Amino acid sequence: MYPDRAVLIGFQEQENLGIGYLAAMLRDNGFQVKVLDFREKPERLYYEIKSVSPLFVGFSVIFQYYVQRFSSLLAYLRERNINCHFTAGGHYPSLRPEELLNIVQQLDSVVRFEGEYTLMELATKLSRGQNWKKTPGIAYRQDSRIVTTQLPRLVDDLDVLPFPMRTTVPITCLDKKCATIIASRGCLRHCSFCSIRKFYEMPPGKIRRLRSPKNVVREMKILHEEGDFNIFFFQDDDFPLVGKVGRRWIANFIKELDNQGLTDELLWKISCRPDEVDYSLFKQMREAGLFLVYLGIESGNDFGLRILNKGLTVDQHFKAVDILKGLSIIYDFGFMLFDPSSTFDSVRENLKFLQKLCGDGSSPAAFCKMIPYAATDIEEQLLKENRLKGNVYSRDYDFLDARLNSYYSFLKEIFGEWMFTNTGLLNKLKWSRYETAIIEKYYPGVSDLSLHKAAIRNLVVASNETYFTVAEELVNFFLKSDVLSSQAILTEFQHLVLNQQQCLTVSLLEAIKSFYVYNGFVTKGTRPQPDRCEELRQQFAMPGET
Ligand code: B12
Ligand code: SF4
Repeated sequence: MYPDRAVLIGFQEQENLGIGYLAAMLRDNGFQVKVLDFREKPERLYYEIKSVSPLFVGFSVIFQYYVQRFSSLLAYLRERNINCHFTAGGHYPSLRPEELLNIVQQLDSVVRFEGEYTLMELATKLSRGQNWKKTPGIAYRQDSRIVTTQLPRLVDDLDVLPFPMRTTVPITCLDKKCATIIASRGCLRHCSFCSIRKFYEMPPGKIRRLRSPKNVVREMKILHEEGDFNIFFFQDDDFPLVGKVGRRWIANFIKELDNQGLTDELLWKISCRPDEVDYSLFKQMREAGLFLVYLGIESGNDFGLRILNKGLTVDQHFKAVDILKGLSIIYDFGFMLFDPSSTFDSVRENLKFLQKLCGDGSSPAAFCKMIPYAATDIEEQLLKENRLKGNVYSRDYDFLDARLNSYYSFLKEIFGEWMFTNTGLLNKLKWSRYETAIIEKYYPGVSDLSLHKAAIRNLVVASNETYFTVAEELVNFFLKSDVLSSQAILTEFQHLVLNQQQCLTVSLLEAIKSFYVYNGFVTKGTRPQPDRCEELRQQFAMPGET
């Protein structure tokens, strides 16, 4: 008997831990699993699936706005006679299985919420030719109806899960391999724009669960010793830090890193809320390898924070950032600038806030518009107000001031490449900062690091300043002018941003190049971060690199 084969397809940028967990579970239960990247061409995916001839294909639909693209892929595969069972999982499929099954007619089932045990049971039933429709935790089409089965409990003890299977080529930062990892699942907060709470509160069981520090450190140790990974990006919704339980967890985690001799070996990043940043705690964490913190800031005015139901104040944002600056821990942050309550005044207020927060170049600022994801309070609110627009994969709303719609669209257009692409200036600035932390830790004694840091910081200042100034000037412009008849001025803004983006990018690459060459990194064949690597290579031969 040959083992059953399964294919899992998902968005694999920075790995996909959900798929990693599912693949490990299937593997440990005797399945042969192939993991494919959703970003591959459909022809390639078809070819790979065909060559495996699997029992089923599982699609990880973790981003709601990818539903249409998944739908086209499934139609493409079915047209080419891939006839095995198609299932899907992730936030949107779990929360809105009826909608998804109606949109994607090629799907046979949806696995809802945490997928490890449900998928295993579904797979086993498929393999044995049993009635898979009896599997708890799924949804499927029955004639024109959608049937959902009883939801099983969330995984009580995360330590019993196998470590995620790693299938993608790791991201590297300089010559250090990076891995993503998760120490907890679920979040107890109720932010109005976020689907996390809904995802974990619907099934029975405890919403928030922590892996034991020992279990987490064991995974890190294996990845470090067997896979040569040094940098860990914790993807937890809310890293365990709060209350007695959180404090105990982090203390034990730090102790365990030390016991395993990893403190001097590793760097790690976490995401948390600003009200969780505490000086003495973060000092200890920094000593244990914490180098980067992603803060969920989201709004720079107290009214906006109330709309988002963040349970935070602007003062808490400043306090958190001051602590991180004081400890020289790099920080990035999520910021929306636009939400359904936005006005030109709130945009101005947010820009002022950003100027105060990071006008010093401590972090590259960006903006985005809150998207009303399925099952969030914001979605419900907009529905009530009759403001919900678009379809499930392009949910949207108009601002109450129509001029703000044009303002937002224009800002998004001119800063599109700068802020929203992996090769854009913002991403380059971010990774250049991470590289300095790596140099500091792993290459002590490199000369002029502080000068290099200052050069990058100045470029972040310039990037932020351009964004704030242009955004502010455009506020005045969109408030006062008949925009459509002022196309020439808008084109000027567009050119200005484009020019500035090019200038800053060139300056950044120059700064990096001269610093690396001066310090002999290039001649040692050490790699800069991949998405910058290509450009650097084109400009400059890197001896020793393959
Ligand atoms: C890491 C992460 C990323 C990474 C990459 C993710 C990846 N490749 O996996 C990066 C940084 C690239 C990213 C980017 C974005 N992200 Co993100 N991200 C996350 C985060 C924090 C963790 C994902 C994770 O590892 N979870 C842990 C695993 C174990 O859980 P899981 O993925 O849910 O998988 C389980 C189940 O869902 C289920 N399951 C999942 N897939 C499948 C498939 C099958 C077949 C089955 C049976 C089951 C199943 O079983 C899994 C195991 O139990 C989540 C929040 C979260 N907690 O999930 C947001 C999240 C997924 N991101 C989100 C968003 C909005 C974005 C961005 C749009 C943000 C932005 N404004 O730019 C971008 C979009 C990227 C793009 N280019 O299109 C939203 C999605 C909301 C939605 N409903 O669509 C989330 C939920 C955050 C939130 N608070 O709302 N993200
Ligand atoms: S935004 Fe962060 S803190 Fe708020 S509910 Fe979502 S995961 Fe929790």
